[in-house]
Amino acid sequence: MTKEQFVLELQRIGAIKFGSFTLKSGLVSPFYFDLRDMISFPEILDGVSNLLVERIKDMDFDVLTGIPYTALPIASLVASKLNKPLVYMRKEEKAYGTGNNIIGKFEKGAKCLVIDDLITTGASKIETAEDYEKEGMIVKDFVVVIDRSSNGKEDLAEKGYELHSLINLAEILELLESEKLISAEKIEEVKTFTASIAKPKEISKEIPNPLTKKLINKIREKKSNLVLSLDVTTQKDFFEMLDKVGSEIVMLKTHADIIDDYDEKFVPKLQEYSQKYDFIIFEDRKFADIGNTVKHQYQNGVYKIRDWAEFVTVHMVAGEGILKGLFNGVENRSSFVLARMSSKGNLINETYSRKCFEIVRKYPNVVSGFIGHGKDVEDIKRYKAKFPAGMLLLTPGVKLERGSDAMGQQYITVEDAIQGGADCIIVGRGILKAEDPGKEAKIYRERAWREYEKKM
Ligand code: 5BU
Repeated sequence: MTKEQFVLELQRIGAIKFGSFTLKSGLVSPFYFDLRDMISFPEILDGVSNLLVERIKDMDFDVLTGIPYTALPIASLVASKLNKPLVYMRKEEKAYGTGNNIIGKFEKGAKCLVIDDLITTGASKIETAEDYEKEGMIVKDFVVVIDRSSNGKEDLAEKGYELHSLINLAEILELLESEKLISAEKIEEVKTFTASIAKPKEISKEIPNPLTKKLINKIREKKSNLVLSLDVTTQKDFFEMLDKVGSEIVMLKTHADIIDDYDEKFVPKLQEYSQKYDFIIFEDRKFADIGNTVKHQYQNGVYKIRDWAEFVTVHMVAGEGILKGLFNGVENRSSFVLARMSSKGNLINETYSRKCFEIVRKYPNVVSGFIGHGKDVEDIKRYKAKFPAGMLLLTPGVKLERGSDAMGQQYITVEDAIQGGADCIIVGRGILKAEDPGKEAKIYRERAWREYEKKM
C-alpha cells in the first residue's frame, strides 16, 4: 500500500472527517482525524505498519512503544515486523508513580522509539517522553502516522526530540483535492484554522539576569569561552599561573578551600588580577546544605565567598530552599546549578536533572545556567534543549582529546562540548599540567571560539 492509497482508505472508512468538531481544548475545528477503527480493517493496518517499518527501519533504537490506545496495536505489528521488543506504559496507573508502570522488558538506558497515530501539539508527546525517561529509558524520536499540527515538530525539537511523520495535513489536503474529494472552500477553511492556532514564534529570548548578560558580553568581547579551573594549592602557584593564562580566559573558577596558605591577602590580590586580565570570578563551592546553613557558608566563615565571587555552583539536592537561603538579600550574584556532572558513575539521573530545571524556572534572577556534560554531542544537545529559556551551559571534563583520569573524571573534547551547546568549557589539568600553560590555554580558547562562532 502506498501512502496515497493509505490516505484514500482512511477517507473511505471515515477516519478523515470534515465538518465542525469541538476539540478537547474547546476550539472548533473544521476537520477531525480518528484512526481508532483502523484495527478492524486488517489490510489498512497491515499497510500502515509496512509504511512505518520503511520509515523507521534504519533509526537507532532498542525498544519500540505505541501510545495507548490507538497506536499500541499499530506499534505491536511494527515491532513484530522489525523483530524489535515492544513495551508500553499503563495508561491508568502512571499517575501514582509506583514504579512498574511499563509493561514489557527493557534495560535501563534503552533507547525507546515512540509511535503515535497523530500529533496535534507537541505537549502530550513531551509528557510521554518524560514519563519514559522517568522509568530509565532514553527517548529521542517520535514517529506519527499523521502530523496535523501547526508547530509540533518545532515544539518537540525545542525539547530535544525529533518528530518523524508518515504524512502531514497539507499532503492529505492536496491528495484529496486532486481526487476531487474535497472542495476548494473546505481546504481554505482548514488552512485558515491551522494558521490561526499556530503559536507565534518566540521572537527573542530575553535574558533577565544581569550577570548572565555580563558573562555573555565578556565571552564576545574577549572571544573566549574558556573558564580556567585553577586547582593548585599555594598562592604562589595560583598567581604565577594566572600571569601565564589570565589574558586567555573569560572566567576563573576557584576552589578557595584547597589553598594551603589562604589568608586575608588572597582576595584583594585575586581582585587585582581579575581587573588586570579582565575575567570574572567563579567559586566552585558546590553548596548543598539547607538554606540557613548555605547562607552562612556563603556569607561568613573564613572565605566570605559572597564578597568576591560573582558566580558559585549549587547542588539542588536539598531542594529550592538552597537558592532562597543563598541569595536572600544578596544582590548582583548568580549561580550555576549542577544538573549533571562529569564524573563516572555519578548518581544524577534524567529525573533529577529535570527537577533542577523545574526549580530554576522560578529563580531566573539568581541562576545563570547549569553545569553539564554528556557522552557525545547529541547527548549534550538533548540535555541543553531542556533548559529553561536564557540559561547557559558550562561544561567541565574537557581536554583536547577524549579520555579519563584515575579517579573517575571523564573527558570529552572542546569540539564535543561546544557543538553540544556549551557556552563555556571548564578546563583544569589540560592547561595546568601542560609544559607551556599559556600556549595551551590559547589553543583551548581558539578551538572553543572557532566552534562557538560557527553557531552564532
Ligand atoms: P580538570 O582538571 O579539567 O579535570 O578539572 C575540572 C574541574 O571542574 C575541577 O575543579 C572539578 O572540581 C570541576 N568539576 C568537574 O570536573 N565536573 C563537574 O561535574 C563539576 C565540576 Br560540577
